Amino acid sequence: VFRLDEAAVCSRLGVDPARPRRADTHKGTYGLVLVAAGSPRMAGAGLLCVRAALRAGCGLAAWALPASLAAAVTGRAPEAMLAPLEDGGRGDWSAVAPEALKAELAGTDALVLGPGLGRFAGDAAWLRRVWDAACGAAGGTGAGRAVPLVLDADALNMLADADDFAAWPRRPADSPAVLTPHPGEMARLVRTSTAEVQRDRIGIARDYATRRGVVLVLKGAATVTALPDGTVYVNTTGNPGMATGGSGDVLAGVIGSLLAQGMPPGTAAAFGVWLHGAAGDRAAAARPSQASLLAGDIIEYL
Ligand code: NPW
Ligand code: AMP
Ligand code: MG
Repeated sequence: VFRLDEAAVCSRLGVDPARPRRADTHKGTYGLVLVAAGSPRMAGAGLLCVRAALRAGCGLAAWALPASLAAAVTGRAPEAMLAPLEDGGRGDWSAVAPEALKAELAGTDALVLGPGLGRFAGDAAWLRRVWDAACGAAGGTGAGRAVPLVLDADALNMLADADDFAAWPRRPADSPAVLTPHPGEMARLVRTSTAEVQRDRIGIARDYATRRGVVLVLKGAATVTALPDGTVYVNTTGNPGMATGGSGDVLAGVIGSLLAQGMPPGTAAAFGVWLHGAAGDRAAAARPSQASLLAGDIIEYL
């Protein structure tokens, strides 16, 4: 178990948060992240996630969303591209074919799936087909390669409802999926209560990460990041001002952005958590109170 403060970020993770960019680079150098997020009641989750991804430094970000929702958000994040997916006029994800999302995966460097996505009938099977595609399974992305992957929010709730996750295709050893549950989502994944999760945060996160071969980020004060090899980082940044709607959607975008820039998943997760908390601390210091912090403020301080 390692305490992740700025010194550990630089030495253990080998990341220099203030590293300048090389002069001879361009947006293609820094990767394309695809954010599949948002639904009619939670369009803001997608907006926060895609804006956070751009602020965290990826070269390009695209927001995949139900086509009927696209008109409502056009112009809200002008730097992001939109990938409107055929939705039969419903505005939500229930009629979006997994193949439509798969088609958008070609050429992307990371996929963030879940913030504000909502739930719909058959969504666990839907998630499985997207998972297969992101694993680079046959008939998947077309590129036959694994796409670095962050699952958050409703994608985690779908996963919790899938009875056979243990039997899903394994991802390459150097590209484990990153899962970012808050304690309530973690409790659903392991079918226990939030209180039980909070009683043994490190043990539950490490057990899940090692058994399932994923990077597990258990959020909340002192966020725990557990790697498939059993390494655990306990974060030291962040504050209760971040207990506000949309903070987690921002984190998912940050981690996806770091993945798209080529960081290994364990590093992207642990560093992304540290960075998100550090930005939250700077944002809170700039406000009259922690209570007035908004998730969007965290983005401004990345
Ligand atoms: P309890 O009550 O303590 O047992 P949900 P959600 C627990 C989207 N959003 N420590 C706690 O459980 C998201 O992306 C959209 C301890 C709590 O009642 C999702 O798609 C926004 N417990 C969707 O909404 C802004 C903790 O979990 C329960 C905990 C639903 O996500 C908001 C709530 O979890 C939101 O991001 C902690 N630190 N944190 C938008 N603007 O579009 C959570 N819990 O039921 O999964 O609801 O997290 O709001
Ligand atoms: P979510 O519940 O998905 O919106 O995620 C909330 C985000 O805010 C996570 O990154 C949490 O770690 C962070 N957060 C929430 N409450 C606190 C707290 N008391 N201290 C530090 N970070 C927090
Ligand atoms: Mg969340």
